[in-house]
Amino acid sequence: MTEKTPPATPVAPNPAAPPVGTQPVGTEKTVVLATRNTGKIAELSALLAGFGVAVLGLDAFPDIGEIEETGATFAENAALKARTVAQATGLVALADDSGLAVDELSGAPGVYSARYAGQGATDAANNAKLLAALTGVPESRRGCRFISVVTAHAPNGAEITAEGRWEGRVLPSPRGTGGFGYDPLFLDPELGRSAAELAPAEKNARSHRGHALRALLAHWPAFWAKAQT
Ligand code: ITT
Repeated sequence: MTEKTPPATPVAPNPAAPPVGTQPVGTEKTVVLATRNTGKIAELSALLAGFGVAVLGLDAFPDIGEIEETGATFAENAALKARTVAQATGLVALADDSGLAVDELSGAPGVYSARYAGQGATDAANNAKLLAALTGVPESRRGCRFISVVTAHAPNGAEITAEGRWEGRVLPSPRGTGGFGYDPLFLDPELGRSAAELAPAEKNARSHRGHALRALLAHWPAFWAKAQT
């Protein structure tokens, strides 16, 4: 991602951009999702549905450019994205930094999951590189996990964060058409199905992102109260 200095004063949302959630957008209970990944937006919006917050996407703030992920950990990058967007918009921002850690590859691609096959790489290119890296590696050594760190940051500095994990195995070839990213290569061994073979609600019930966001939401009322002070 390329670097962009956030604007000094909060930018107003573009009124033409519809909220990605189902609830009306007010000023008090609005949360901006600090991500441009459409797969994440769909999953986070579904997980937040019914939680009493209106959700805006970054498309409502065209002046916010790409945010360079300079952190060495998921936690550092999630905080970086949430803080940048909260400061730029004047609204509570929610960021996810996530990736796939493969045992045989010493935890790679990890924080580099989105750019494993190079800056701006497609999901297909990343998946092809992962399969190539694991050529000839037997099933018993293909253990992996998805990791997600979610961070909510308020313009006044209030912040909460939580992590979720999903244990699995890298398949020898893609299976399924749902989800995004490495989902077709990620086997949930308990279900015997890939993440791309799960319905969206099923994936959210088991996924790293679902676990992380549910853990975060347990602290939401106290965070929200602090965010208003
Ligand atoms: P934002 O920074 O705008 O949120 P991004 O895609 O660049 O979007 P990350 O830096 O967190 O986000 O990279 C996450 C990558 O990890 C993502 O692009 C996928 O390749 C992979 N990933 C994370 N969660 C996943 C999931 O639920 N299913 C499949 N792949 C996933």
